[in-house]
Amino acid sequence: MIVEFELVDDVAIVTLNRPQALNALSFAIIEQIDQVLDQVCDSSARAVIIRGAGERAFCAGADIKELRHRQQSSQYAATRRGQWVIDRFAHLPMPSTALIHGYAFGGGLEIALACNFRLATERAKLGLPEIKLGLTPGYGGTQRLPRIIGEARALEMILTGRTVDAHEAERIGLVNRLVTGDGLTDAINFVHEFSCYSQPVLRLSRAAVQRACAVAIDEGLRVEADLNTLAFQTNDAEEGMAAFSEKRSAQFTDQ
Ligand code: CO8
Repeated sequence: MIVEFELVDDVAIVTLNRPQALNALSFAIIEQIDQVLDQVCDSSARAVIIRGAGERAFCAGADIKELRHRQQSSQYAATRRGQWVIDRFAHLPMPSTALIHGYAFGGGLEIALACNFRLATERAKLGLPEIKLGLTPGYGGTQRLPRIIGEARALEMILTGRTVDAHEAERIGLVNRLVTGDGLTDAINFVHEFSCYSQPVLRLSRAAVQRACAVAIDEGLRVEADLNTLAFQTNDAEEGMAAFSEKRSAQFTDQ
């Protein structure tokens, strides 16, 4: 398998391991990601980190060598299939974090954009260079990038295809935080900041925030009230509030 999965304590680490091609996404790798995410969902993981193997790249995008001379119908089907698989990072049962070390270009950045969080090392270089290939982004970039950094900045990145370094990425909100070294230790510490909390309540919080970018505010506020009411029904809400009153740490049970 090129896509590897290991559980480190309660964190699933998914690694794209094709460093000789800068972890470029062949169609076979897209299918392997789908399979590995099934394993992650079946595991005891409370958070997922996706990274690329090697020093040079998180992922340099779709495998350009596979993209040429394709029928329109098979191209459309492959794009929709890739979008569907990559969209899974946004909706896994546990929060997802992309650890970007080196290049995150094209489909690679699009995986990171689908994750709930993005961390970048000093060596990160992010971009949607499809325009230079005569292409548009196709694995979610035109839809997710403007939602994350705003329309004008997203258009600039997509129309110029230019590369954004780690510091600019942090400044414009493209990544949440910068991390040191290869980033893995910092990334694990980062996910431990939330993985201790109630998983169902984390899911409700993510669902509410994700709806904020998709619906008008009056509908969003109704969604928030519904999900907040659901959170109150959990044992973990009772435990969290009891622990506060009793001046002790909460012992959440994911119920
Ligand atoms: N696809 C295939 N192979 C790649 C890719 C890629 N995206 N990127 C790098 N490689 C390979 C190179 O061909 C090279 O292999 P080899 O040694 O066999 O020739 C090896 O990785 C190392 O790469 P370079 O020699 O090019 O390394 P450099 O340090 O000179 O350059 C770059 C690094 C700048 C990252 C350069 O490799 C590059 O520009 N890569 C392409 C980046 C790119 O354009 N990405 C966007 C791809 S399109 C896309 O992602 C669209 C997504 C939606 C598609 C929907 C499809 C259904």
